[in-house]
Amino acid sequence: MRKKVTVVGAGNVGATAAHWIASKELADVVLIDVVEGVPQGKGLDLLEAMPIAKTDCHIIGTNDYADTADSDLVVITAGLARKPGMSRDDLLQINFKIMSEVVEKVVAQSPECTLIIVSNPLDAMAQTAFRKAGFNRERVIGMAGVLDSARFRSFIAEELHVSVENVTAFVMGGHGDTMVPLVRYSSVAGIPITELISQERIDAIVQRTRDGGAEIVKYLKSGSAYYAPAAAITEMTEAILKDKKKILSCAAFLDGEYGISGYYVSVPCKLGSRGIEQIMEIRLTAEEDAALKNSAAAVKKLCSVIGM
Ligand code: TXD
Repeated sequence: MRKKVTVVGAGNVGATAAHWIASKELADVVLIDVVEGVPQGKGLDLLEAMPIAKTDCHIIGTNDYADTADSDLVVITAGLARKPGMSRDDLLQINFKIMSEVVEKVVAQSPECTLIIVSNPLDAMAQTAFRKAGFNRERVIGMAGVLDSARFRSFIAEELHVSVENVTAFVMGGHGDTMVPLVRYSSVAGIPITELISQERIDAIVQRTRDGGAEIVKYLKSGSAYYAPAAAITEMTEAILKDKKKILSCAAFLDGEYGISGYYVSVPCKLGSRGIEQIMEIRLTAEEDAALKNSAAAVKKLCSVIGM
């Protein structure tokens, strides 16, 4: 039987993720939103693309949570996106309310699902979903590290004019200004980037990675990035549905790992059919460790505002 994925929020990120999940034939897709007509229209449009894409996924759009019943995986993108001049944290109160409502409805229909949380501010929204769902931490995962790492990787590939496939790099920490791109563990065909790129250029690439979301918001003016975020959701979805045991940087609820307890931040995780099957604890320098803790402190501050 084909897998079933629900995407909550039929906006830019949700609809684009549905597009990629269906075109990779990963699952049947239910697109749900509060706005009447939009998920139905986008769902039908996508369904009509399937004969050309040569995939047999069934896609529907709906406003009714009954249609989401027994999903294997639910991606939550519902909420407001940033506009120029706004930080991710400015979305806290409104998206907290939306996330709380959505999680309750999702869990009532799909008590066995795995949740991928996408709405911002990401780490605080993942925490909200985790608390409200009552699932174990393996099944409530935040999408941030895969996106931030993809930005870092694409800038490294551009700098060296090499294939993106050669570039391994990852970003840890909260999905915000305090994120921690890990230069020491970044390489091109196994060669550390510190051997290939000057320190000055590495610093510039790290800063561009941190500002990656804002750079796109500034261009778009009316919303935030969605192609790369949707690609990141799709990679995580594929790793879980196909039980790939893939190591990806994901926002996970830490329970003592890295000396952090009770908060979500991105760390390298093994994703498989049980969700986060392992949190990889890598050794950090004192400086990296301090940056990660600083990032977790920023997440903790946001969570305390919403009582999570
Ligand atoms: O790295 C990451 N995690 C992110 C997060 C990368 C990109 C975008 N990120 C965040 O995802 C962004 O800051 C927003 O909080 C969400 C969704 O971004 P998107 O760009 O898709 O926003 P849109 O286009 O405004 O779509 C949001 C949709 C829109 O259709 C609303 O009608 C819907 O969410 N919405 C709801 N759906 C269901 N239920 C409720 N309650 C609801 N409220 C709004």
